[in-house]
Amino acid sequence: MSDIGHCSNPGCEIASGGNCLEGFKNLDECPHHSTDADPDVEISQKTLDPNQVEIESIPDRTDIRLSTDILSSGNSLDGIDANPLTRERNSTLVVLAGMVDSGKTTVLAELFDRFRKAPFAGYSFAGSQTLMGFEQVCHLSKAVSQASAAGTKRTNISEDKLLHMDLLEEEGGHRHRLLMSDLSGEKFEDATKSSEDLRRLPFMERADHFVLFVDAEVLKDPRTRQTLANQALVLMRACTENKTLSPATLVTIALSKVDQWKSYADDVFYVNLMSSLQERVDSYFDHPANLISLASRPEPPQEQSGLDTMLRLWLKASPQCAPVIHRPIVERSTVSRQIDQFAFVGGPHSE
Ligand SMILES: Nc1nc2c(ncn2[C@@H]2O[C@H](COP(=O)(O)OP(=O)(O)OP(=O)(O)O)[C@@H](O)[C@H]2O)c(=O)[nH]1
Ligand SMILES: [Mg+2]
Repeated sequence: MSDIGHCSNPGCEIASGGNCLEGFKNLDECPHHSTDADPDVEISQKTLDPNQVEIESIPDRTDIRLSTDILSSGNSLDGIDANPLTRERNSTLVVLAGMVDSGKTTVLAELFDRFRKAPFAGYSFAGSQTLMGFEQVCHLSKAVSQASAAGTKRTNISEDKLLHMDLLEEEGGHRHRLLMSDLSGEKFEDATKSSEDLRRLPFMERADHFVLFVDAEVLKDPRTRQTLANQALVLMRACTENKTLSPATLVTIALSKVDQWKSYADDVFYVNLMSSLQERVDSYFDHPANLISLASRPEPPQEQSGLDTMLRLWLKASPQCAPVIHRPIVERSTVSRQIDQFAFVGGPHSE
């Protein structure tokens, strides 16, 4: 047996002398790594030894490897793919909303990057079924892409994507399951113009958190601010009048790219817009809106702000201790393909 231990992350080659899939140099920091012997290897060795067939001694692996671990491709998920994750554990679904280029995908990339390096905001990374999906949103930020500046690719309008992350509370040890949307801003822009497109926005009814990104760079410019303000107000009004979101959803208004507009707090246009949005939230939702100033990838590079506050907000009311209540992302009645019906079958909590 190798001294290097083993890794529970499928695809990691650390046990066979390769590199840590998560990129940790110090293996003690990797949440998937263990110095114990690999139970898979133990099982096969015992089973192959004809003198030593000890069926009773094979450990119960149901708590170690869940059905979703085996089937996961690591890509981002659609609503149906994500259903098994919501069945296993109470999950917090966050919808990141906002116009094109407002910084939604960058938040996902930067969060993943922070957890890749170290624990963040009082939480440590405890696994993801969408590592490939995260790698894709991070790709342009990395030197390997040879991009001249960090950036993200515009999210494709035809894809309804969710990214998954389990996080472990450093104090208290609770495990949280986060599902975050990566939707194109074009979808939200279309939703401000047509109620048909509003109804087509995915994940909305199930959203625990709805984060409306308002781009500070656009809002500070007198030539573009009025259009953005109209879009934000129309979207919020449409979501409430059409009951697209549940009143129980927690709403955050995130002034993104705030590094580009340091003096926003003194600006009357900004103050009026925020109070109109807050009024709209107060009139429909159970809770008032949270306001956050966000600089997830400041330019020129400097310290990030707001990302930790936003993450804590999402997880504060997360139902990690309660019994698992399966709240599917997509309802069974809306699924027509036979193959997709399997997402609703099996497990102790299947309907
Ligand atoms: N200055 C600054 N730029 C940012 C910040 N966050 C994101 N950006 C930049 O804004 C641009 C758009 O960011 P994205 O995250 O791709 O925007 P998006 O909302 O996902 O856009 P769509 O997918 O088209 O809807 C990128 O070039 C980012 O690098 C920030 O905090 N400060
Ligand atoms: Mg995007």
